[in-house]
Parts: sequence; structure tokens; C-alpha cells
Amino acid sequence: MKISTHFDAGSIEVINTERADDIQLKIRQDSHSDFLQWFYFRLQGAANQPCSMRILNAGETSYAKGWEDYRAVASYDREHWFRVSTRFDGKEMVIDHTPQANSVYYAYFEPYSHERHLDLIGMATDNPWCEVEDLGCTVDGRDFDMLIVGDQDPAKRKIWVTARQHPGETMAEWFVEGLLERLLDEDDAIARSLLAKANFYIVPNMNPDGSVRGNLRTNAAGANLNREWMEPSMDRSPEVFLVRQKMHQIGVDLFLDAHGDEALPYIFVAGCEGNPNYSDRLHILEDAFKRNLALANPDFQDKFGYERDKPGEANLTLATNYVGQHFDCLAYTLEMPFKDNANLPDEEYGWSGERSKKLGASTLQAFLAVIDQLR
Ligand code: GEM
Ligand code: ZN
Repeated sequence: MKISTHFDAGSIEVINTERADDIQLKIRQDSHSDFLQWFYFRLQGAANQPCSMRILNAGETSYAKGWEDYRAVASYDREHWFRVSTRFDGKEMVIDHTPQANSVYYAYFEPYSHERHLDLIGMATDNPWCEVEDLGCTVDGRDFDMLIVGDQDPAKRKIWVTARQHPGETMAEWFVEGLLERLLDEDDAIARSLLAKANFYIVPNMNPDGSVRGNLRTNAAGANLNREWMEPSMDRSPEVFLVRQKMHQIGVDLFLDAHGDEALPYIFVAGCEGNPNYSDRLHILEDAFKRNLALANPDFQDKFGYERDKPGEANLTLATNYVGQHFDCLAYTLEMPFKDNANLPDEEYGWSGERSKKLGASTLQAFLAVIDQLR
């Protein structure tokens, strides 16, 4: 029996693989920080053997509550992912599965590979409505791409979407794939109506290095990018520095930052209610956006989510708060679950890449609903 991780986003520490019913593993820290949560590994040689994969340090991970009512995902072909039986006693998490083949993969959530990221950029390059802008390089020297969709008429509204500041939150890039596919669909009336009024500036992956390294939360310099927005630096957080610089050149009328949440089994948003400049105008815009997103996609809800920030107490190092404050615009963090939507559970798949894509496509309807009230 063999467990390996030498592939894009692969990450686990192997402790003992002598017995299929007592495979002992540990989740590894992010490459340059002490966050630990993401796992993704391949098991070979255990076909038709009841396997129990014990994650010995699950109780010590960054978000241990994320393992309550959580089920790991598995795949034979790395295309089709399904949930498998998983149990957590507060200390260890055990994945119980009898593989039907001698090669199977297990992960925290459906991975989104760097090759798929490059294919997404390629698909966009092919489309006459889309331009690929090279923003520069990441810490590890990877290309850092932004997609511009629209005719770039400066009179139009500017809608920005970023995703995967936290690289292990792969649902965020699935979300962008779904949003982009619909936005570039010339037969889609929502997309065409939006592009008549707005240009889009989309960064499908804010953290390519952390993604490939199998990090949950940080980049290749150990930075949590969603705490770098007040004082980004080209050494520690070039990904934020370059996007923020571009925002100040172009302007922002609406901002959405896509994330995943480890513990809450819901889809929700977190806004700028704690910002010094928060106003009735922004509150009304936030309500209209949420109301229309829920109509467009019942997976979204507004009852469960993060505690609201108190007036004036927002942490402006977060993307949403920084952008909402500095551009006086509607700005939201959108959260999708690593677990499932408890309001609309799917026994076989839980929350998935496909449902993230559908939500991304639906979000265009909420954008269209507020586009005329943004300023
Ligand atoms: C979160 S954003 C947290 C926002 N909280 C409130 N109350 N507005 C982060 O960066 O910690 C996004 C995420 O990691 O999913
Ligand atoms: Zn996040």
C-alpha cells in the first residue's frame, strides 16, 4: 500500500501504512506559516480493502470545528469527486472507505489545479469580449493574470471579482469559472445586459503559489493575503500589491471576494458594516444584492453567517473592507462551505465544484439587479 502527494496541491504527512484498517496520517502546515487544514493525497494498492485513514492531528488544525459533520471528498479519476464516510471525535478524524480501485484520491475539497487555472485563462483568451492582462509575478515567479471582460468604455461601471486569496478554498475558483462561462456566453441575456453597462475585472486565483503548494491560507512568503490590503508589499504580498495598484488606476464600483468557510454549512456574505464610511446607501445596496442573489440561487441565504462588525470596528486589512472603504462601493466577501449547504443538502456530493459554478453564474443576476444603483 502506498500514499503519495507529489502532485499539484498534494499534501499529507504519512505516519504509518502497515495496515489498511489503521492508516495513520497527519495534516501538514502551510509551506511558510503555521496554518494547517488542507489535505490531498493518493492511496494505491488497497482495492476492495476496508480502509480507515486516521488523521491523528485533526483536533490541532486551524479550524477544528471544520471537521464536525464534515465528510472528505474522494475521486478515482480526479474529475468526479464524491463524499466518503468521515468521523471526528474532537482529536482524530477518520476517513472510512473501501476503494474499488488500486488508485484513489482523497482531499479536503474538490481541487482546482493550476493546469485547470491556465485552461480557464486560455478559454478567456479565446473569447473576443475578454482580454488577459499580465499583472506581474507571484512570490514564486508564477504568472499572475487578470481577465478584463467588456469593451473597457471608461463610462461604464467597474465590477471586480477576486478569488482564492486563501488557496485551499478551491470552491472560490470553481465559482469564478461558472461566473465567467456565463459572462462570456453571447446567448445569455443577463450577461449581455450587464456588459452593456459594466466592465469586469476578474482575478480567478489570487494565490497560485499557495494553491500548488497545497496551502490552506497563505502564499509562498507565509502571508495571509486577506490581511495584507492596508500595506501590501512586493516582497511579502505582491499578489495584493499588484491588484490593489490596478484597482486604484481603474476604479471600483462593485467588489466581490470569493472564499470558503470551514465550519458553517451555508452560503453567505460578509459586508462592510464596520467601515468608517458605511452608509444607508451601502446598506440599501447590500440588501438589494442579497435579496436578488437569493432569488437567483436558493443555495444562498442571509440568516446564518459571520457576526456583523460593530460600527467603525472593521479590520481594513481585509480586501472587502479595504475596497469598500477606499472606493465607497458595494463590497462583499462571499463564503461557500467546505461541508454542504445544510438548507439543501446533497448526500452524495455535499457542496461541490459544480454547485460553486452554478452560484457564480447566478451572481450575475444579482449584479444586474443593482448595477443602476451603484452610484
Ligand atoms: C474571512 S473574512 C472575515 C470577515 N469577517 C467579518 N466579520 N466581516 C477571513 O479572511 O478571515 C474570509 C475567509 O477566510 O473565508
Ligand atoms: Zn478565505
